Amino acid sequence: MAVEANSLDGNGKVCRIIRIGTRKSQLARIQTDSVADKLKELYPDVHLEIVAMSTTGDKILDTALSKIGEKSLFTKELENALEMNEVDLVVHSLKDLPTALPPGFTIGAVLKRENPNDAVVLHQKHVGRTLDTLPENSVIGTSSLRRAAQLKKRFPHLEFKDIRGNLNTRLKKLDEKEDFAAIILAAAGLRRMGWENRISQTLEPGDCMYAVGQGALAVEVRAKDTDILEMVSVLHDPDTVLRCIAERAFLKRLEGGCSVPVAVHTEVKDSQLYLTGAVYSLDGSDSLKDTMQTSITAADKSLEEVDERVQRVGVTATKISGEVKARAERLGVDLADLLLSKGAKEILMVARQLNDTR
Ligand code: DPM
Repeated sequence: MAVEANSLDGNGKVCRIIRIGTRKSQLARIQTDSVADKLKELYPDVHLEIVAMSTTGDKILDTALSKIGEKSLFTKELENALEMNEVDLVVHSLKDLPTALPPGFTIGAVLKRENPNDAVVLHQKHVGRTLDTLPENSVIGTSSLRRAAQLKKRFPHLEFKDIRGNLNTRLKKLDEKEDFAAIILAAAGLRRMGWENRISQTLEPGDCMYAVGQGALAVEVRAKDTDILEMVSVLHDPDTVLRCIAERAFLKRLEGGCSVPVAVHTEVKDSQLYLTGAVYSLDGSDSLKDTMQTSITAADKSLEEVDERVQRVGVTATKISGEVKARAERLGVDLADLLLSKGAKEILMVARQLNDTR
C-alpha cells in the first residue's frame, strides 16, 4: 500500500485509504459494495473508496460473449488500474476471471459461494410454465455455450438464441419485446440484484451444470502487496476456495476459457471434495462427464501452518493447508486428464471451430 494513500482523519489519527475498483454495471457495484461492507465491519479504521470504471466487455454489447475471444474482457482495465496503484483491490465474479491471471496479480479472497445454479426467467405470458412445458420452438435467450449445449439436449423442443448486455439490459429485452419466451441467468446474480422473485425455476445439475466459479465473488489484488493480501485473506471461505481451485484446475487443464461448453458440479461432504465435470459439443449431442473425489483432511497436521505464497490457479490462500489445496488442484487436473483420455479435446476443438464460424 502506498504511503501517500494514508491520511489524517479529523482527530489527527492516521487512517488507511483503500481503493476498490469496480465495473460500472449495477451488478458489479452491488457485488463490490457487499465486499466493502464486509471489510468495513472487519476493519472499522480503514477508509474505503470505490472507483468505478467501464471495461471492454461493458462497451461491446452487440457481440456474443463467446465470439469476442478476448479472455480478460471484463478485467483488463481494472488490472491496469491495480498495476498503476490507482486501486488496491478489485471485486469480480470468480467465473469471469481467467484460470491464469497475468503476472503480478492474484486472487486474495474467494467469498462464500451462494447458489451456483442457473435459473429460468420467463416472459410474463409464460408465467407458470417450466422449460419442460414451454410451447414447441419457444426461443430461450442465452449467449452461454455451456447453457445452450446442455439445455438443447435436455429440452429438444426449445430454440436457443444469443442475448447480450448486462442483467438490466437482458431483462428489458425479455420483458419489453416478444423475442424470447425465457432467458437463463445465474441465480446468484439475480438474487444480488434483488430479482429473486423473477426466478421461476432453478436448474439442478441433472438439467444444467454450472460454470467454473459461478456464484462466488473473488477479490483480485497485486500479488506482492502482502498488506492487502493479509487484509482480504480473512474473507476466504475454505470450502468455496477448495471447490473453486478444483473447478479452475479442471478448466485450465482442458485449456478452456469463458467461452467453451464446459460445466461442473462440486460438493464438500464428510471431508471429501467431489468434482463432476463435463464437456459438450455445441448442440449437446456429444458429451463426456465423470466424477472424482479427494480427501480434504490434511494427513500431516504440521503442514496446516504452512505459510506458502504459492498461487493455485490464480488463488492465494495462505491460511488453508497447502497439502489440501494441492489435492484439490490435483483433483481438477486428474478429472480433466480422464476426460481428455476419452476424447474431450476433440469435442472442444470441434465446438470452438463451429462457434468461430457461427
Ligand atoms: C461467463 C459466462 C457468463 C458470464 C458463461 C457461462 C454468462 C453469459 C451469458 C464466463 N460470464 O456462464 O457459461 O449468459 O450470455 C456473468 C454473470 C455473473 C458473472 C451473469 C450470469 C453473475 C453470477 C456469478 C456473465 N458473470 O451468468 O447470469 O457471480 O457467478
